[in-house]
Amino acid sequence: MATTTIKVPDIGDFDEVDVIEVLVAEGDTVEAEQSLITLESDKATMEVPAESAGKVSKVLIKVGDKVAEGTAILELETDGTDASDKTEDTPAASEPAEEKEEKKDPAADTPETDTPKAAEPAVTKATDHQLYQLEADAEPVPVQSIDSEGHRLAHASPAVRRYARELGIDLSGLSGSGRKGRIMREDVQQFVKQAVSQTAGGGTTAAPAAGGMGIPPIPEVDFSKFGEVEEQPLSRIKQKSGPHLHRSWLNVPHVTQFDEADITELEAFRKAEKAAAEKAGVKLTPLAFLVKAAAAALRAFPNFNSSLKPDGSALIVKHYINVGVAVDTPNGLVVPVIKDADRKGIFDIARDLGEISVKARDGKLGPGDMQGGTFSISSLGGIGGTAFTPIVNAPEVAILGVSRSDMQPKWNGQEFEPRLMLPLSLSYDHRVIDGAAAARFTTHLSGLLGDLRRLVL
Ligand code: CAO
Repeated sequence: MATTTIKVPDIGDFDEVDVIEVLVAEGDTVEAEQSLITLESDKATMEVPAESAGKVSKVLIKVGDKVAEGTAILELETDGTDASDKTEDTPAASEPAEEKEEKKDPAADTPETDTPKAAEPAVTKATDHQLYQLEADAEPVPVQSIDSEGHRLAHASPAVRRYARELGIDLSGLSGSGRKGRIMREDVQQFVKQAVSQTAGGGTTAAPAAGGMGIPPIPEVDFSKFGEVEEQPLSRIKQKSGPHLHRSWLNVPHVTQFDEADITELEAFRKAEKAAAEKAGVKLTPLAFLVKAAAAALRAFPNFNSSLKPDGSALIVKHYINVGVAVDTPNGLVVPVIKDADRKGIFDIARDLGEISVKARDGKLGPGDMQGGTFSISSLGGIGGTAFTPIVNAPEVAILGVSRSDMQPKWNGQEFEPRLMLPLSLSYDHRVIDGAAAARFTTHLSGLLGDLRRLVL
């Protein structure tokens, strides 16, 4: 027989934590991996397991004590075989010994036919910012490793953590109904029920924006550890447009079709008309032609001017064409809408463009200026770039990205001639638009921009 002192292992970033449960008493016989005590910080609970089987000869702490790494917890009489050399090398505080925790949890006593138990895990200590990895024995039930700091720090018992991992749920997205906000098994079940009912209802919120099912949040990093930093609050526009872009990006299966249009003639025409436009009080940029040509293409391809019904059963095809134009403002991106773009002349569109750009940059757009769009254009041509992949402005189903036009040598069958080429990047919702349709759309659009006479056909 040998006496082993069990000590508090590496507890990560915490200096001191509370002892909230002492799970054994003097004289108890314990199995290897059995939980001995539960520790709680203000963010998480963790259990300290026995390294090997033995008999508790002395308990050195009590509930309410504060302990730190290395604090002696209890003395264990072992047969002296496997624990001896591990005495100094204290095991990692982690999420093991969950079988016992599950027995203590009354809710866990109910048979869980749909949540089979994993084989007894072995514990491997990882570094500070990593999760403790559980390696199951033979034929393990697949248990997801939720790779998030938020999950690791969530206030929940090991049994609840294990339950959440089995279901692939990141606990950082849940609020707890237990004491001090502790996340209970029922909270996890409630969360699952809610997620399932949203999916069954065809809602588009099956995946929460951050955390929760399937989308692990990005762990928070203390950047000041590495150098000087400053915190700059996001503008109101950015705070609103961010979640919208995120939603669109997550819900819409995006594909981007790249193409180019020969705008040599268009540009010559634009330059020729520039003076007349100025007299009429408008600035004639390539964008006015793009809005007009896109509107004509949308007439020819009505599915690009539609929205998918939320339950995915039908398309709502709109018989009006309102083109949203992304405008870059000092406070962020806004998308005012040019109403009935198909029925307006180029000068009218140019005038609208001028007005909404000024209003956008002065922060004077009203909600009415930004509603009712059926398709969007994001033009970065005035700035530069060769191509990009715009995010569909859901519930619209397509967006046209425009980059800077460039003079290029093009083979006309006999010789190379300089042609002004405009790069087009059409992102679309692949649930609604097939790749072939997208290629036909950009080919058609390119044809319209290449020969403006086609706009009147
Ligand atoms: N290729 C080459 N030059 C172009 C061009 C193109 N595709 N598009 C515009 N230009 C030129 C214009 O002709 C103009 O030159 P001149 O003054 O010599 O005529 C110059 O670039 C600047 O144009 P502009 O920006 O004033 O006007 P616009 O109609 O092209 O664009 C607007 C208006 C409001 C769309 C634009 O100012 C803007 O905000 N663009 C950014 C949109 C954006 O941020 N999109 C990203 C969304 S995703 O994050």
